[in-house]
Amino acid sequence: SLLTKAGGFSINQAGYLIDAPKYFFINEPADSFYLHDVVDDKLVFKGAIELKAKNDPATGMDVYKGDFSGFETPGKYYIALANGKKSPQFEISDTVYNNLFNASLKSYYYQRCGVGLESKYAGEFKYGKCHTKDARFHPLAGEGYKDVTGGWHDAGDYGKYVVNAGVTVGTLLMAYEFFPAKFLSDSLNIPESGNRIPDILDEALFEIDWMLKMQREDGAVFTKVTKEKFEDFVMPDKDVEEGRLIYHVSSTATADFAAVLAKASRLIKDYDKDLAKKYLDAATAAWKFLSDNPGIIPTGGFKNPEGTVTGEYGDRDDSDERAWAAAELFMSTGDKEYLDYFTIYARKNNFRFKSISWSQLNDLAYFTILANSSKRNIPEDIKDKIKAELLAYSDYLTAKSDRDGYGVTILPGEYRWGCNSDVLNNALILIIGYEITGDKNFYNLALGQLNYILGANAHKISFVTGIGADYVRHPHHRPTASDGIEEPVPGFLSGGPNQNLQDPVLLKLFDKNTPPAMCYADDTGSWSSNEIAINWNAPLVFVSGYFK
Ligand code: 9MR
Ligand code: ZN
Repeated sequence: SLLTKAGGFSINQAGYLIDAPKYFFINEPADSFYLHDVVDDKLVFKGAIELKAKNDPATGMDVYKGDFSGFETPGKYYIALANGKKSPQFEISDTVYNNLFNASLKSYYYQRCGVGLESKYAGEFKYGKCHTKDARFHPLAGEGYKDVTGGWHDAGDYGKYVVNAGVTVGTLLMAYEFFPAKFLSDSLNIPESGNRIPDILDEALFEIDWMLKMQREDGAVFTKVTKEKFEDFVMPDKDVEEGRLIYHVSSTATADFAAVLAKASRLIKDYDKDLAKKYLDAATAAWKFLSDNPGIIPTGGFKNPEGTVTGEYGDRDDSDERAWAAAELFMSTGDKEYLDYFTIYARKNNFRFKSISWSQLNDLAYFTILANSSKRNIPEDIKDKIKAELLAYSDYLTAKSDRDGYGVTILPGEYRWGCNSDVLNNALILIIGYEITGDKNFYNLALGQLNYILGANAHKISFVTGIGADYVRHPHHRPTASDGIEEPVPGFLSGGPNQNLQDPVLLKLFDKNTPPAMCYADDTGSWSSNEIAINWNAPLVFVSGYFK
């Protein structure tokens, strides 16, 4: 059966905040549930089980819900049913998401390329220096070699892609920009910890230093560094370096670069003025290239050349990337030229919010305006429009979750490659929706998305390695699969169900009649449902950091 995990209980295995909604799901009818204190096994709360959904569209299951939101005593608990079934143990406290936050941010350290991981930071997950010779130009990009060492491995593979770095670093920086007090931690045990710069910035700077090396003299930015084919399943330092290539420039990579460098320049200014200037100069040069070259580059969007089968991150529409860059450059410089560019884009698109992904960045532009709305002179009607559309989008997410048995904000048709990150990006939007409107329903719904990721889902597993009683164990992640250690490298979000069945493991297990949310396998070979990726972890850092 697909439903053997966690004793049949869909519950947030990391635990619940004291004054937040608390609930779980089961797939069988029952009258009541019983909450027990682990320490003395005492019954502390009894509640009714209610039918939530008959034949839930996403999972094909009957979903029953037990709610114990009213119970607000910190401690360690489990839930029991009259038939003797017990849930995994979980905690109620104000610190249930601290480990999750630390682990999800630390995951970026485990992806570092070129520098090796030392045991004092990485413990048993250490490895030697990798990819120290990156890389040679692909014939379409130029001739000879260029130093593009550093940065993070993208995902389960060892490629490095500027487009995906864009949304990732952008999201991490946005967390710090919106909620600086929540992201000040400087004790994550990474090499920069204790340097008085928050670790979330240090980690972002590590990637940015690599991004800088990807910039061409004329300001344009190369799209990626990968081999022609994905690497074997070996440790990073055992991967044969020969054959790593730098691919041609694209306007999406260049605009993402401009946005990230402009944003970082603003946020690092108080810590390092020279670095701030260097970043802003790089962002401005990228923008100059973009304005000299309107329209998508290369024509039709980036495509893998013949013979290359690594990640493409191909996107035929660079207007959102350009608008995001303009918004960031405006906030960092105050130059009206940038605000005008952003405004034309925003009006054309009716300020509409969309889900956030590596290819869809317009929300990041709107959020940048909101986060800085008091620092720059922005016309009132623009701020009002963004707030109104954010409210409309938060309402739309609420309506979607009402149609789902597990209260998740994606519906059948949207269980696509990496959809767990879509769920968390929705939580991110709802958090800002709550901050802007004060509507507690948005706050609760954001938490509900985290509940789903951490076990309140049909698979009854936590989708984050190392978090909870029963978590993803076999992510498609080369170090995890080849380090000889039983535990997966911790802190990584699995991509999640993929109803498009884009790998041999899913194709063997499921077919088009499988309910969309069930198309998931905790199997190393299922790259389309169980890979990890830097962009997917970013909203996890944002959301867990906010709620911790
Ligand atoms: O996250 C990407 C997803 O949206 C695409 O559908 C998929 C196929 O093109 O690629 C995903 O990104 C992968 C990238 O191409 C290569 N590194 C691993 C990424 C995560 O699977
Ligand atoms: Zn490497």
